[in-house]
Amino acid sequence: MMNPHTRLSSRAMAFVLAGGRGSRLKELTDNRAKPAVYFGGKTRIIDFALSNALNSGIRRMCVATQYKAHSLIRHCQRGWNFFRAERNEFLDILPASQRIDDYWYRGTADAVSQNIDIIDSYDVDYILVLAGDHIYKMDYEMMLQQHVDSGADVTVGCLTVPREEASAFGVMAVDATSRITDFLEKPADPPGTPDDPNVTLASMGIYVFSWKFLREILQKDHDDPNSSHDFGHDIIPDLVKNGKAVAHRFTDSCVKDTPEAPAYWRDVGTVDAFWKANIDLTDFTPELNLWDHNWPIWTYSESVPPAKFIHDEEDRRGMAISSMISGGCIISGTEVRNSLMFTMVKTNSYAVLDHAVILPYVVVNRYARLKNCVIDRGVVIPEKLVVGEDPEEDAKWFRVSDKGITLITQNMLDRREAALK
Ligand code: ADQ
Ligand code: ADP
Repeated sequence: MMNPHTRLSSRAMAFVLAGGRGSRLKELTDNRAKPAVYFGGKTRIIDFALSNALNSGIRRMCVATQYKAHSLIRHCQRGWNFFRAERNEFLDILPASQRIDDYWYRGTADAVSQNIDIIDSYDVDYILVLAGDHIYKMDYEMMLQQHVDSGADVTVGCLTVPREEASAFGVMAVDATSRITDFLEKPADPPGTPDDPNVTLASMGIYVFSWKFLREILQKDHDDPNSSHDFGHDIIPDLVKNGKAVAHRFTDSCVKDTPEAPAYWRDVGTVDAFWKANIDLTDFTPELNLWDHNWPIWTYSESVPPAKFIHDEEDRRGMAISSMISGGCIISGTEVRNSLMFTMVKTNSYAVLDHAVILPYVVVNRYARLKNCVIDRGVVIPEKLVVGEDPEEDAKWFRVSDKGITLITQNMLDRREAALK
């Protein structure tokens, strides 16, 4: 008999869905899937779900990849390779590879279905299905515990979101026991909650099942010609109608520094949201605490020297105010304000950066002025380029978002240079 005191996480695995594109991030996902997009100075988006699983005590994980997976696979191989197989710990990467039929993963549920035999070999009691594309800190053990206590077929992680944002989510109604009584995937006009008409209870796209139960459901779904083989469109709505689906409130298991701290969860799925969540980290007291030793966000970290700040020959001070500057950066005679700089960025004299998110290996040449922008990995910013001061000029060459944030990639700069020749 199972020891009742064993943590449920030790009998569970995490199945991370990381195959979607994230097309609202525009050119940031031209060459990499959304879960591989950089976030927070050192980490990538997927590190949050994986770290939550690890910190919750889960030691068996797999990551299903499909769209533009090279960068993601490389990251997982480099950064998540510390599991010990002899202790039955691992992280498996499961690229869509037409193992069962001659099609790729048709939807999120199909990504699990096509790997049933592999999951069987893991010998787990519970499966935690996670979206690999959100920024949050959560103790999944508590969600597993609620799942077992309630006797649900599926437990769905949920949180309240403003009603006007809810059409991007699966939304639900619940009864007094948290049982889900109604579920609509991405409705055009989402309903409010009984307590507050301005908010909606939304699915976080994370689910707990017993493996035996999910296995059966997926086998039926696999052969159903009317199914799109997706958790949000097919599996969850069906279990709400014909089974027992229970909602788990994120606020009950979110990891905070203090009880008063707000519950932090972000879908950084648009350029605006991505920019803002990164820049917010430079706040005096950021809502997302990355300094918490008790809930570290694990990642692949390059061996680089500390950030360096230098005066240039004409006494221009290289300095950063209210900013986060990663290892390997050289801030040479540049004024940096309220910005976030990833690994190995080099900036040169007389340049000014203000509310800029700069991905790794960018070079900013002299006299450039960059404001309210996101600069993609490896971009070389030419001398005297001015961004964020004249939206019409920016829009000629770069992608300017609804809220006036400019995204710059090397392709855009190359096109600009060719046109101006
Ligand atoms: P979406 O996020 O819109 O809605 P989806 O695009 O399916 O759903 O992405 C969910 C996760 O699955 C992402 O991490 C994505 O990378 C991955 N994914 C998508 N297609 C995949 C495939 N073919 N193979 C492998 N992985 C794939 C879902 C739910 C909603 C819920 C939101 C919360 O359907 O009900 O509200 O998540 O963000
Ligand atoms: P990362 O996403 O790890 O930061 P890169 O941005 O360098 O790494 O590359 C992401 C993926 O896109 C990799 O598979 C890389 O080979 C590919 N890639 C990068 N730049 C280009 C490009 N200009 N054209 C085509 N593929 C590219």
